[in-house]
Amino acid sequence: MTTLFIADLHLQTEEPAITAGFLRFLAGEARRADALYILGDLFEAWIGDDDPNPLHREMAAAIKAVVDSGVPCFFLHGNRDFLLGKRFARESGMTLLPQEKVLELDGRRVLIMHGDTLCTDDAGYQAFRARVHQPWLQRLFLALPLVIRRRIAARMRAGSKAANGSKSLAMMDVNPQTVTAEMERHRVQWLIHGHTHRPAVHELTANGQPARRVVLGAWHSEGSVVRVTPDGVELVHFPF
Ligand code: LP5
Ligand code: MN
Repeated sequence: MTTLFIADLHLQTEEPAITAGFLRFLAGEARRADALYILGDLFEAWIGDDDPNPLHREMAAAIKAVVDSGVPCFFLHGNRDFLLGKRFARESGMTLLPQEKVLELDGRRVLIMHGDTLCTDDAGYQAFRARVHQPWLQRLFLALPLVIRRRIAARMRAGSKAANGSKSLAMMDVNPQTVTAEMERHRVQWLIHGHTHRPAVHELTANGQPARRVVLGAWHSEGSVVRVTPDGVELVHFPF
């Protein structure tokens, strides 16, 4: 049994090499897996399922082909594509998951999430997140013409880049107490997430026992995947 996890591909028309790498991954390793979990930020920015961007149609078809080949694909939202909705899920065959989910893999409980909610030292981001996760604001945004939504998203991206320039690296990483608290609340010894773009396998203590936090890498110049098998977990990088 092999379960695959990926995150932070940030797919966009302007980065065709990443798209090509993802398509190769879907046609290759993903087909031999038992399940594929995408832990958010699959897309650079998502402004609604009604965006006619041809890249979205192409990605939906490629993911659907994996699902149709017998490999279930699951998606949980990142901070860039939290508006990805039921329509795209249906088109791609992916199952939408809540923002935190505990999986039972080979008798082991594994917590998965995007990872942004662990960055609790970043008060500015958490306030921003709380605001844009309000259902009424999302409904309002999604009712706007696409051209306006695109402009707002670009403003947000610019604001985010400017804000990040003045934040310390430590502030933009996960808060260790929040990590332990989440793992204890869910009674897990393994946590897999993305978002920070700092791929690593961290050993820690949770629930009074050895625990592990696996951080996926972003797909900038190479692919990043976590494989969970009965033998354990491995974080692997591969060229596009
Ligand atoms: O994304 P990244 O890597 O740059 O940084 C993130 C955090 N930033 C964000 C913001 C996103 O990049 C914006 C995505 C747009 C999605 C589509 C639009 C949907 C709109 C829906 C409306 C209901 O997530 C960043 C973190 C960093 O990760 C590390 O964890 O620090 O957080 C911020 O930068 C938040 C800032 O601290 C404050 C926010 C500035 C945004 C300014 C908004 C102005 C918009 C005006 C529009 C009218
Ligand atoms: Mn992210």
